[in-house]
Order: sequence, then structure tokens, then C-alpha cells
Amino acid sequence: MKKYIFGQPIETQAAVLELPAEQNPVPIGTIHTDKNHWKMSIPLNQKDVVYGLGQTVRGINKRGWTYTSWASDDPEHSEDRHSLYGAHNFIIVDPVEDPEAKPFGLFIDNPGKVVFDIGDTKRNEIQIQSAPDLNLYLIEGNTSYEISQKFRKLIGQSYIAPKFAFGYGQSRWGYKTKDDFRDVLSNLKAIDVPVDMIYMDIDYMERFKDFTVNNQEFGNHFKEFVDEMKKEKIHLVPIIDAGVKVENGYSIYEEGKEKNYFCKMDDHTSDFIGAVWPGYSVFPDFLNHEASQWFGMNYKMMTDAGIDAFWNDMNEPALFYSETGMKNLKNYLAEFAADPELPRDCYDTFHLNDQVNSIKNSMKDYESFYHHMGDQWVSHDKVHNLYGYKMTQSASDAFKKLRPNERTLMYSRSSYIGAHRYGGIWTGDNKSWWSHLPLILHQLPALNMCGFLYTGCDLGGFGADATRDLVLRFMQIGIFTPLMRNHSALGTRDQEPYRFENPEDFSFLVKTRYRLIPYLYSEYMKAVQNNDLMFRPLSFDFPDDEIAREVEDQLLICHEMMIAPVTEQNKTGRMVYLPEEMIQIRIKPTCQEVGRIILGEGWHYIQYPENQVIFFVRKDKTLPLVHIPAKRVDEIDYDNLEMVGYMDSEYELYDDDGISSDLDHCNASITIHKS
Ligand code: MIG
Repeated sequence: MKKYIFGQPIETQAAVLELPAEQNPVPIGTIHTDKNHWKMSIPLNQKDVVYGLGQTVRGINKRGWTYTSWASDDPEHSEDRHSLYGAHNFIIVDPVEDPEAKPFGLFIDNPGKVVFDIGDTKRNEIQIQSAPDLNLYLIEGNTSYEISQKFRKLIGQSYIAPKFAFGYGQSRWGYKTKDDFRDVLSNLKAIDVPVDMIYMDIDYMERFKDFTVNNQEFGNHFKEFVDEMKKEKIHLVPIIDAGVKVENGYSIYEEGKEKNYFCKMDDHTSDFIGAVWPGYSVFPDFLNHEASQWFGMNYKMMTDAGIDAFWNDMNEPALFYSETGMKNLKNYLAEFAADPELPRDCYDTFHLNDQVNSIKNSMKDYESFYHHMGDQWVSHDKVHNLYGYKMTQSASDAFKKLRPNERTLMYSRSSYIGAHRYGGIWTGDNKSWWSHLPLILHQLPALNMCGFLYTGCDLGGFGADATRDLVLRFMQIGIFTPLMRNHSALGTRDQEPYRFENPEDFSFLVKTRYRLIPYLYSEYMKAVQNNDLMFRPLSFDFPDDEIAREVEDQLLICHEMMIAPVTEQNKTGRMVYLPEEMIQIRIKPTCQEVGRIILGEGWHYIQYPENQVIFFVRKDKTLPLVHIPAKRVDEIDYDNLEMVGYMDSEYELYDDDGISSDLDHCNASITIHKS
């Protein structure tokens, strides 16, 4: 691994290994820098494959599009987008055509905007652009897989979630009252769906104020409700937003204001004010160490009530508009209204539209406020991509003090490489669209390459109306992702498992997940400790197989499994490519016996109904399934494991207490299971 330093980079703490600065030029491309720019171009051959970039749109092979690292709250994850919530500036270039050439990885460590044109403008060229101050890491190795593992070593060990976080989570934006949450639980119970977590979206708060609870519902007896749920072995997972409501008398606001812990305007004195859910809000300066430590300690109000799980939202940070932006818009509208001639033509109305829409997440606003880092004031746009990362770290640092002995579930919407050490991420506001099934398959390996192991998407899709078949197909993928949560937006069609006909199919899928948890948890913990990927493209393990190289709708999971989900409506099966002989495992709701068939290398048509689970066990491998599914993670029966896969094979099952933060004292064990 080599490190090259350009200009005076801002310290992001993305990498954890100290490397000496290389003096020789970067061998794999040409670099041009001037006062304001840094540009690198890298030649490609026609068939070379480019992996990486974490959370983005489009395929596993990133070629043919331009991706912009700029953390964005954009709920339209359509293929024309350039940015999503995270900024994950790592790519792997695999020169598959040239037997002499070796793959390499590149990490562009700059927290501002970075553009990756991956053979878009010119098919056979990568063009990367950034501000001129950055650390560049070059990772060499023999295979893409090896490079991904070396990179993971560079960026440090991934966050470890508690085991209960591998259970099923039920969420929906709109649950508000105690009875709403109770109903979720009793409805799930009624149709026999196991569940470990119920989510509290913004409506649990008092007028969307962080670290408050809705007075009318929870008043000062929130803990009693948390306890009531605990008796049912349910973890409540409240959301925490980045913005803090401007309100006199609100202690978080007052204290932060007094101590200058919020981001400032260019006078470095007045607070930057932007509107989000609570209305006008200020933004904790997570890049200021003291402010970050302070904000984190406010989780105490929640952990004191017994909360052990959180999700952090709106931390790109999302801005509906700023005080200044709204003032300018109002002036514009007043002028528009005052001119009786307007609109003269369509362009005037389009312009009007643009003016109104452009107040959201506006670059002008991001350029207008400042962070106090050390003794320097840095304008936000230069460090934009760190905000979500540093919010996650703020929480994680606090949990080490507030809950030192136990792991806390924490995941964030926005992230940068480095954040993977402090929490997981979910993939934000996807939609109830069929095209978002392949999307998550594409994102999972790329996220793993960047260290994000505890991750998953909103099952059933967040925005838009879901249909029963779509939710089932989402769940058939979600039963394999560490984060398995059904979540949806306010105003969309209800999509909890009990909203649909034949809910037993949902129950079956979630139960199958609970049968897989010992295996998934074991593999997750191994992946954390070995800097390994849980989800890989087929090409990582079969680099010389030209067909495998192009398969993007199947994934290898850990070292034993391959999945090939159905991702299209009205399909009852699909073609599946096997790069080697495997055993097809088919689990049906009506039949306790697991179906096993050996399939040879090559293409196969596989029937895959909505209410079954199919996966493939790799040659000479075997893996454990729990015999009878539990209703909660801590009730899983580890004494009755059934091995599925090849005869005379062994599996090393890692297990521990699932909760201790200190891995040396968590009753870790490895047991060998033979089939
Ligand atoms: O502007 O809290 O991605 O999961 O339900 C929307 C409400 C704010 C966005 C999150 C979504 C959450 C929603 N939030």
C-alpha cells in the first residue's frame, strides 16, 4: 500500500495505518494539479472492470457513468443520479484483458466533492477530479478480492453490531402513540412473525426535537414504555436527526448555542440556521471535537431510559432551506408577483419552478457555513462528506462512556469511509420499485469493500406504494442482509407483513431468516475480524470466468453460499449461473424437510416462488440452519442445528454472547459442525 500526499489534506481519519509519503510519481495514471484542481486520468482497456464506490446507483461494474461523491438527501435513486447519501471514494480497477497487468485499488481521501468519471466521457479512461488537497492511497495486489481486504486493513476494523440487530425490524414513518407501537407488535404476533426491533421515527419526539419524547404520549414515563417493550424482548430504535430546533428554553439548543457548538456563518459568530423537520434549526459542529463530544453525551437521556439502539438521519446534512435562501426566494416571488406581465412564456414558469425547488440542499447554503476544526475555520463545502461520519462517531464515542460494556446498535444515513468503524448504514430512501431489488444487490458488495458490513435497504421500498409480491421479493433478499428492516414513508401504502393477504408467507420468510441467524452472525463476526466481505460479486472468487464477470444479479455470501433472487414482477423463476458445482437448497413453508439438489457448473433455470427461500451451497461446503425458528434472537436454539450442503464437510461456527463490547470477554466460541 502506498500513500501519496497532495497539497495540505484535511485529516479525515479514514485510514488507520500510518504510511510514509511516497516521493515517486503515482505509477498508474497521469495527474495534473493547479491551485484549485486535482485531476487524474487512468487508461483502461475495453474490457477492464471497475468496482467500488460504495453507495451509488447502477451496476457492480461501475464503468460507463459518472459518480459524484457529494452526500445528498435525494429520494430518487434513479439511474440518472450521480450522488446518494454516502461518499465512498474507493475503486478497484481489474485489468482483465492483460494477463501481465495486475489489479489495483485507489482511495481518494478528500472530504469535499470528488468526481469519478468511470469510462463515461471516454470509454477507455477514468477521470477523477477533486480539490487539490488530498491523500491518495494506492493498493496493489494479485486479485480484486485481495485488494479489497488490504484496503479494509488500511481503514480499520468494522463496527460490531449486537446480535439482536440480526433480528427482524419493523418500521414505518408515522408510528406515534404507544398504541401504535403496541399494535405493531400484536399484529406481528398474530401472524407469527418473529421480531426483535420496532422503530421510532420522528413522531416519537416532541415537535421533532432531538432527545425529547412526545409529552402527551410518553411525558416523563418513557422508561416505563421502554420497559414494557423489553418485557416482550423488543428493542425500540429511536431516530436522531442532525438538526437541533431553534427554540428558547430547549436545553440542547440553549447549551449548544452558549458554548458555540453549532456551525457558524462566515462571521464565525452567528449560528447558521437551516430548516428541517423541527423548523428552523442549528447544526452541531461534529467536526469540532468538543462539540461532537457534547452532542454525543445527550444520548444519555435515551440510554438512561434503557434504549440500546439508534438510527441517525438527515446527516448529509439535509437542508429543506436556509434562513437566507428563504429570504431570497421571498424577494424573488414578491418581484414576480409585482410584475403583471409575468409569466411571459413557459420559460418564466420553469424559472419560477427552479427558484422554488433550488432552495433545497442548495450548494450556496453548503458554502455559507463553517466548522471550527482545531483552531481553523473551514467552510462546510470543503468537508461536506464528513458530516454524517462525524455524527456517527460522536454517538459511538458517547456510547463507550454511556454503555461501556455493551454494544449499541447504531446506523446512519450519511457516511464517509471511516464511519464504518463506528456504525452501520442503511441505504436511505429507496422506492417500492422493482428496479430497486437489483440496486441493493449491486450496492452490498461495494459497501462491504468500503467496510460497511452492518447494512441493508428499506425492505418493501421506502417511497411509493408497495405491492405484496414486491415486498416478498425484497424480503427474499433481506433475509440475508445483516440489517433486515421493513420501512416505508408516511403517506405510502401500508406494507407491514400483516397488511397483505396470506400473511403466512411473510411469516415463513422471516422465520427462515431466524433459522439462518447463527450462520449469518458467525460470518459477520468473521468478516469483521478478517477484513473480509460478506457479499461478493461472483468474479471476486472466479476471476477467470468470463460469464461470472458479468453476472450482477447473483451474489456470493460469505464462503459457503450464493444467492440468485428474483427481481422482476410476475416472474416465477429465473436463469441462474453456477461458476462451479453447487447444491441448491430449497426451503418451503409447508415442508420441514429442506430440498437439496446437486447442480453442475453452468446455466440453470430455477423455479423461485415468492414464498420459498432458495440459496446455493458452494462446492464442498456446508452451513448450519436452526431447526425450529425462534421468535426472538436470544431464544435461538443453538443445540439443534441442521447442516445443509455437502456431505463430509465441516463448518466452523463462531458465536459469542452477542452483546459484550469487549470481544475478549464475550464468551466467544468456535464449534466445528460436520455434515
Ligand atoms: O425527510 O424521518 O431516510 O427513513 O423515515 C425525510 C422521516 C426524513 C428520511 C429517512 C427516512 C425517515 C424519514 N426521513
